[in-house]
Amino acid sequence: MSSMKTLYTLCAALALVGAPLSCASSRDPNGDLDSGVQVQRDAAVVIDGAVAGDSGQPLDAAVATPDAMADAAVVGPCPGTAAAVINEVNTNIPNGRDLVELRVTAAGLLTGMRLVNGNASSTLVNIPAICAAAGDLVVLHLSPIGSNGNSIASETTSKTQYPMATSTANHDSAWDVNQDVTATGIAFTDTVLLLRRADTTLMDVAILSNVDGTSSATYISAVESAQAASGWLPASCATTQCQDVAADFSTVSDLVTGTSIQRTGATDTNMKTDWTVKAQTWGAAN
Ligand SMILES: [Ca+2]
Ligand SMILES: [Ca+2]
Ligand SMILES: [Ca+2]
Ligand SMILES: [Ca+2]
Repeated sequence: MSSMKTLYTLCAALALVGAPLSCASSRDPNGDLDSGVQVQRDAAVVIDGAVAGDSGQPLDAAVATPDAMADAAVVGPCPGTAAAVINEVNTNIPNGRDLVELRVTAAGLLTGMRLVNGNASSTLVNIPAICAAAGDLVVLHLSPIGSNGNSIASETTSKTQYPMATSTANHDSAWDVNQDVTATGIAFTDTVLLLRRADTTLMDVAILSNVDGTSSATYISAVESAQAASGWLPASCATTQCQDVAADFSTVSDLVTGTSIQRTGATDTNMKTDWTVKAQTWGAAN
């Protein structure tokens, strides 16, 4: 291929993918591709290897690349592999409007993380595409409705995307995420909460009990599964009801503004001693 033909092919390909056209000689005074290039434009279904550097590469593939780059430019980079822990819980709020706060322990994109009800192995909330920094808090709102002050959607662009001024259930100091599956709260009883990564591997566990002397078979099974997965200690229960290994949250309030069960510090030892019931700190450090 002659160098001029190569230039025409390059210019035609650039025009087709919408790239800024610096090939002044390829346009006539009206700004249209001249006939010489038009032939190449029609013929160049496959970009010439000398131009594309990938002999035989379909033009569609070349078109897709700038689109993907444009999308990446809009979203922006979000480096790191995110990690988080369950940080605060209240499953005693009426009408299933329970709250769970996550604390991000490693920065990155939270997409695909999910809160799971271990008793039922059911997903409660899928975390959306939040680019989080280490230390960020994410408040998960179960059974969200507008009349309760919930925002119309989850926050993904900033912690104040749906500010408290207009969405009174939200927190301007945290990412507010609405339950995205069928609205359902978490029964205020013995509960195993799991935080899973996008690939479903286990990231964190909270084992909570009302310590009323009895536990369901599904709860005991969920506790034992978490222990077997090295998510909780001790690694086995000393009593048949598994109350002995659980954090006691029997006294939490039934008010959003009341008490909740919270981690006491930054260190995660996977034990009930990480947790205590105290005045709520939704969207704020415990
Ligand atoms: Ca917020
Ligand atoms: Ca843990
Ligand atoms: Ca119980
Ligand atoms: Ca908190």
